[in-house]
Amino acid sequence: MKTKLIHEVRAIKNKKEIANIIKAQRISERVLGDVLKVLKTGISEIEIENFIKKYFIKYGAPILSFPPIVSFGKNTANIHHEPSKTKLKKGDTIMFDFGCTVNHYCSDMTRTYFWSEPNSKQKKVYLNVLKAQELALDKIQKGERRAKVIDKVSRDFLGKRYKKNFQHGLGHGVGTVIHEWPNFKPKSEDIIPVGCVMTIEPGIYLKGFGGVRIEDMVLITKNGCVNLTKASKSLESAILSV
Ligand SMILES: [Mn+2]
Repeated sequence: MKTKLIHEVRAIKNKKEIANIIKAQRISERVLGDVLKVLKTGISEIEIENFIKKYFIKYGAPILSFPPIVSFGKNTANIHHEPSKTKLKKGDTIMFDFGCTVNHYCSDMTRTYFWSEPNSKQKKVYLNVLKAQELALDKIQKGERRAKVIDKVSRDFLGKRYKKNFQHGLGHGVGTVIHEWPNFKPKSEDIIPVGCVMTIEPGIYLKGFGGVRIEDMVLITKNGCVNLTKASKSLESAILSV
């Protein structure tokens, strides 16, 4: 018999663990839907953050995976922005990154929106990030399990357009902690096991302009993967009417 390491064992989820993660994700999507309804010009990031917290409590999930990220306008260029008094204005890019826990199992999701019709640059960045995510999802779906190869397909696509702007890993394992083994990173030697839940979250961050990140959670299966995130992410769905 060969010894294993605890992070390798924890990465592989049983049915119950997967059900908890999915349940946490469904609650997050419900909260996201509610947030989109209360957005209005002049509302602040902190007000939205408080709304998110209130609604997670309302839906029976008061323990969050991490502090919610809410950013408007130029603040979306900051990967780990902390909600501030910044107010929403027409033309802004909007970014939400949040998740909750169910029986200690985390969910994680990022969505980017536009407050009224985006300009051509905003649209282009959005479509490129979405494409980068699709390329990685396709790679996994086709059976690729080497983390660095999956990371590379998104990174090369974005690198051709935005140089070295994609400055974080493509994704990470999700479980009882929000960032767990394995990791999609350029130098990762990780092989993604079947039964593991991973995020796929490419992003582009242009200082003084804004950013786009789109993050889904997927379950790695024997032949491909199952996307656990149901929230829409088409460009059309990302354009909000003021
Ligand atoms: Mn994440």
